[in-house]
Amino acid sequence: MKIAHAEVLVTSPGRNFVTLKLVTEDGLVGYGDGTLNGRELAVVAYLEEHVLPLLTGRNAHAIEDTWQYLYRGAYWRRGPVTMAAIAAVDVALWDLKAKAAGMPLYELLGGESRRGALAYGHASGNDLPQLFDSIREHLDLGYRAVRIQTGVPGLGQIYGVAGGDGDRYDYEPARRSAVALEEVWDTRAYLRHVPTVFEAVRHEFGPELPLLHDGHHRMTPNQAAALGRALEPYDLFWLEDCTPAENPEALRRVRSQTTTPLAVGEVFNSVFDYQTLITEQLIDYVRSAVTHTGGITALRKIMDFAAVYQIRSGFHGPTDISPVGMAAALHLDIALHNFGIQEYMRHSPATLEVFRTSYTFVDGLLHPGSTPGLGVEVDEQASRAFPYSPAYLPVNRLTDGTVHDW
Ligand code: CS2
Ligand code: MG
Repeated sequence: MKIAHAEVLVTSPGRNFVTLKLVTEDGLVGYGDGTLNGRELAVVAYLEEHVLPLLTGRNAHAIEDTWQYLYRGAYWRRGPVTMAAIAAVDVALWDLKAKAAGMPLYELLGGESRRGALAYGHASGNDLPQLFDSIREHLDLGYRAVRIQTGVPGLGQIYGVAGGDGDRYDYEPARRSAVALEEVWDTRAYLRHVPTVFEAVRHEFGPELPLLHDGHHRMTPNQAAALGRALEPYDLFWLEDCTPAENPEALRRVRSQTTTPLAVGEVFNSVFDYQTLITEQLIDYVRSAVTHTGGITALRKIMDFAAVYQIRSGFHGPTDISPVGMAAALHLDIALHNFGIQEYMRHSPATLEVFRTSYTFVDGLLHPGSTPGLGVEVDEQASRAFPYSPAYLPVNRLTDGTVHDW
């Protein structure tokens, strides 16, 4: 089964997406996601200039060899752009292999290990009444786990909080701009506020509902340790990205101070980013997306490595992972033994006009469906109605103007 044609589709139905399309000599079509929020065109250039010319004529069944060829053959290794490009090829090849086999992709990954993947959604609010409404909205949508993000008294718009009136905070449609918008942050104000929010949520919604929170890389290890300890009475499912994790030693400090479960890795792109965190059991959940970590081939290896240390999956599933990347995660979610939870922010109707999906969300559980392959097709006609336009993630500054992690 040889690759006869390869092209990159860039479309922006609600937000920018980069999709790789591979076509075999007998007309099978496979799709892969290479979306890197705010740096999409870097991945497009990497694919079009340095990868696509190498693919035509290759055996589409040789997934492992192609992965190694693109990883080792580039000489320059790792990094978000390279690994998103490799992921796009890898997922498209897995899509092709499963379509050729006439079975859903998870059947090639070991088959179903569960009837569905527990999902969590993004509840948020500028204040407690708005947050409670958002939690109720997500429970009504069928979610059985929710992430909690709120505004902080004294601060303006901050990460993860919708502006109210039902709008979505996922930035592209609401805050698209060719220059990154800036937000103001105050960690001490945040640290004073967050425990009061979880106290109120537990009082309103009870002790059972799995609650998650994203620190989004903003705390020092000591601040993260203090927050983890302050949140212990509220029994979180996880505290995510509690401190920048380029320095794994930071997680040693946090881990030694609190039993609140820790999730890290959405900005990681290689097993080597995780190596210390996994072997020293400094985290409980692997947060990567298939799209940012070199594809199914690579993320499955990371999860097998993590399983030795009783670490589970919590794959990244925001709207800046395309439905192709979302579906790839769901096939892994269903097959892996050490599954934990799946982020599911839900794409916009415009996005789902272009990406025709077959995954389902029923009774709080996601399932990739039984369509051969990934189960996602791209309506290229519809995609052409949504041209790319520059959109950057915000930049954070502290109250004195110092640039800070967003
Ligand atoms: C967030 C993401 O979903 C999450 O956990 O960290 O929304 C993140 O901000 C975006 O993916 C960045 O593009
Ligand atoms: Mg996150």
